[in-house]
Amino acid sequence: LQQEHLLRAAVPQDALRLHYQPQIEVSTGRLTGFEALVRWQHPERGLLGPDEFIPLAESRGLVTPIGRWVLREACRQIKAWQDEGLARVPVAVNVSAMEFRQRDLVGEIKQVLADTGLDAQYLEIEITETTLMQQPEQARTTLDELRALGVGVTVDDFGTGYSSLAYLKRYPLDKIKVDRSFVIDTPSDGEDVAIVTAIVQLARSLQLQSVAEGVETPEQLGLLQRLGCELAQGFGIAAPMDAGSAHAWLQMQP
Ligand code: G
Ligand code: G
Ligand code: MN
Ligand code: NA
Repeated sequence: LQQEHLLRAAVPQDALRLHYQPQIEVSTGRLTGFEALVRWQHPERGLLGPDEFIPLAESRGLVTPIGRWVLREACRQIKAWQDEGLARVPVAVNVSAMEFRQRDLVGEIKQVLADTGLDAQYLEIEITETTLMQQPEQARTTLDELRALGVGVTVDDFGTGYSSLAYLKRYPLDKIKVDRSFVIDTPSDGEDVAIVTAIVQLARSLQLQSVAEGVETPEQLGLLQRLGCELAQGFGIAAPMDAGSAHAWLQMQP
């Protein structure tokens, strides 16, 4: 109850933070975007990751205010960096299955883009395949509207949910994010190499971009380059960082 009370106060008391993890183009190392990752500056326990409070938020009806804050803050920040003349790259925002059900995502996005002045092409939404499968009709409508707006959609944690591959062609999607559990033991684990190879080929034949997450070593990056995986993210490239460090990272971009 105490935790719920504290979490309820987090948005009004400005206790949430966004960290940003760079995503790069594998072939050039060029920055292609940031993923926004929420944190909670807890009054006693320090900076908490989403796994430590999103479940509580979901059980207490707090996903909507938190999700709205994340969307608004991510758009505000990326626009502020653009206005400084820094490299223009998109920001990706995660939306859970429950948020996808409960929030009027398209209405909120239109409002936030209008309020912040951010162009829609600089916003991406990350949803899991489970979200798509649980809400097939809502997903179709929402994704069609996001496509019409010009907001990108990435399938997160690809390969880990219960799903049918049919949705990949039915829905307007832009990127597939290879789950880090498949990347972590490459290149030494031949079965994982086979899985990553298959996902990258599937993405390419459906004209979707592939993103590998959880890239920790140069050997993994080398493998991804050979496989033709366009984009990568992971501790071996850069860990999620606070806005100040992300700003410095942007300033180093040519
Ligand atoms: O940042 P970290 O690696 O601890 O994130 C753990 C999980 O939390 C990831 O699966 C990520 O998708 C999710 N996550 C991070 N930020 C957000 C957010 O703003 N909203 C939601 N719904 N999930 C998030
Ligand atoms: O899929 P999701 O949106 O949860 O992914 C974001 C999470 O992955 C964040 O919590 C981030 O800290 C974590 N992460 C990012 N890069 C790496 C990595 O290279 N290795 C591992 N183990 N986790 C990573
Ligand atoms: Mn994600
Ligand atoms: Na992921």
